[in-house]
Amino acid sequence: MDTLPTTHTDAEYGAEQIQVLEGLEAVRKRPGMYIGSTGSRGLHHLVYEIVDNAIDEALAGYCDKIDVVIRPGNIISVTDNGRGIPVGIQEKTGLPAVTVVFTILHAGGKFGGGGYKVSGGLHGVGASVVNALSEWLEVEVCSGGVKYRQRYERGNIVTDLLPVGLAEHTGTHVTFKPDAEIFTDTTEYEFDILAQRLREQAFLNAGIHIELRDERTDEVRQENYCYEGGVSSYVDYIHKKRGLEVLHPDILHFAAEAADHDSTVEIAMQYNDSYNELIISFANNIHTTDGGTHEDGFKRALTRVLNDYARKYGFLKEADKNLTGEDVREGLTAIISVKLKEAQFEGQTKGRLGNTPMRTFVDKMLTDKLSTYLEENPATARAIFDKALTAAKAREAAKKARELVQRKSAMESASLPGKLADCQSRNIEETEIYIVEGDSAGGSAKGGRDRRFQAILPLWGKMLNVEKARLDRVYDNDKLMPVIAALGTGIAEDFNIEKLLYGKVIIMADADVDGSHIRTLLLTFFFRFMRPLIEEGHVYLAQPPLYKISKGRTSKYAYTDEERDAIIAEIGSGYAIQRYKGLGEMNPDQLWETTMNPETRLMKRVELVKEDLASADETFTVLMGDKVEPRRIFIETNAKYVSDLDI
Ligand code: TSJ
Repeated sequence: MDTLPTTHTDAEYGAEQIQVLEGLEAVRKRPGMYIGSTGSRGLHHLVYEIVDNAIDEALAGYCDKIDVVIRPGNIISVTDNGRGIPVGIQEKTGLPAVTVVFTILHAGGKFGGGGYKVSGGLHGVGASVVNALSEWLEVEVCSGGVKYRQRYERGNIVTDLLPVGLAEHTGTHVTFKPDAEIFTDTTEYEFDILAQRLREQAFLNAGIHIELRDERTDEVRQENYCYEGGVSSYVDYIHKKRGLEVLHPDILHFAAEAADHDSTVEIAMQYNDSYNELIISFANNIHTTDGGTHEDGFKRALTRVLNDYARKYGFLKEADKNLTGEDVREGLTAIISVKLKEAQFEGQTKGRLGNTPMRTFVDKMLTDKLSTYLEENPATARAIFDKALTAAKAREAAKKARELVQRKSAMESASLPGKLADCQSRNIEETEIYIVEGDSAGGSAKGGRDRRFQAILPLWGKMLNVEKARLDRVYDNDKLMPVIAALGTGIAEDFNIEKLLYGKVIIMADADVDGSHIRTLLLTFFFRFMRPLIEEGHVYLAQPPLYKISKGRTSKYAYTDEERDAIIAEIGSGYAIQRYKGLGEMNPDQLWETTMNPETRLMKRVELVKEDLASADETFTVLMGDKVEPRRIFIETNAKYVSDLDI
């Protein structure tokens, strides 16, 4: 790696190089195999691939600053102040190492030796994939007092790696333009998506400075992330952002390295006064959305340690039952970050860590450190125990309430809600239920529907704020019970999707503040208590028009302000415009025509972005908490982010 690069003519690359090009051609043929998708997600993934390499350099101890810039034309630049990708000629290929990194598949981090390479699964497939999927890419390396540059187009070398000047510092600078031939949906970068991921990486790698700058508009937007507290700062950030009160002042922070130095674990945790559990786990900085052995070990140790402690100090008497895992995790926010060699990511989405030794490693470490912590901090121990005990009592109460409801519905065989106007079909391939707020809108919907397959359930009464409620309160709520009874599935542990009576569950609410409130409440209810309903794509939002524009005998409907303007421009002067304030203003025929007729209506399907389960959860809480501030919701509709649903 010591030799300075020599320059090459194209002919000199020879057979090896041709093979290289074939390798990258495979990436261009099937990009989805390498970056997951060619949609917005894949587009953003390109940036993560490059940044991951700079973070590896930081983890190796040679870099503490990473800049990411979005430039006009959606060109991305990533710069670090590390050692610079090696430029020396590699014996095996006869190419500079940096050229190998960008032109040979899976070459990332395999040279140099001894490096703590932490890549796995779909991720870390490397710079060559980004290169293959870029219209062009340029790399600049500063090392040994010299600045080198090389340019590629669609993965092909167009200039040799050449010295272009002197350099005072060392580092790597990569600039690329995603190829619109590959990313046919969109090449538009979203600041917030990159921001979320870069902030997360800054939390996971304490002390690294990450800067994100958007230079696409005159008003440059910039954010800097650096958290000396690492994962503890992450827990604090989540609590502050959600406006949650914490139950003890200190954030518990534990870390350990395995005896063989091959793996590390770091945990931060704190309890808050909500009823939600939020455990976010990572392996090698990759979010493990479906948990895995590290999470299992954490949960096992937590339950055991708290029960042991409670028995030892008489908080639990001999006759008392043990606290369950759910009891001890109510109101818990925890970040688990492990690093290990050869991480195995399992499951359909590769979101679960599979390495078995991790379970015992995390369990042992937490058992040891948490026990000691509780012994030394009795006030915190007491606060945590009280929370778990309240949860246990609530669980018992909910169980009783549920049994009561089951008995009740068994007795009243006609347990369907009185106001439900059911449909004739029982084939869930075609059945739909419209959940409608208010009697007048309900009346229009009943009049306008196709009764063969469309059922209408009007809601009335006071809605329960489910974000603040436990299970036992849901069961005696007069607004939610009809929904539960009508859908047929049960809720929470009793939920059974096989019993669902309608294939589409459509929330139809006004386009005003009250409407968005009811929409949010219902979505939150489904999210908390019937999550598979959302996950399996059964929940929809009806889209009633905002305006009716009439001229002479013809009328047109507009669903957005832009559409309204376009219609007006098209039909010219002499029109009348009506703004719909509520569904109740439409007569049954109009409602059918504009909102309910499957042939002509517009509907949005509600989807959770699985990868972001944590932030989806977070978003719902932010929406429903006392402090209603950020009005953003990460609901994916038709594979597109709808970031401002006006909820
Ligand atoms: F993705 C990438 F390859 F394009 C890329 C790599 C992008 C960015 C912004 C930075 C990097 C990168 C790679 N920064 N630092 C490094 N370091 C090395 O590649 C390196 C340097 C020296 C040695 C050594 O053993 O001397 C080993 C390595 C892996």
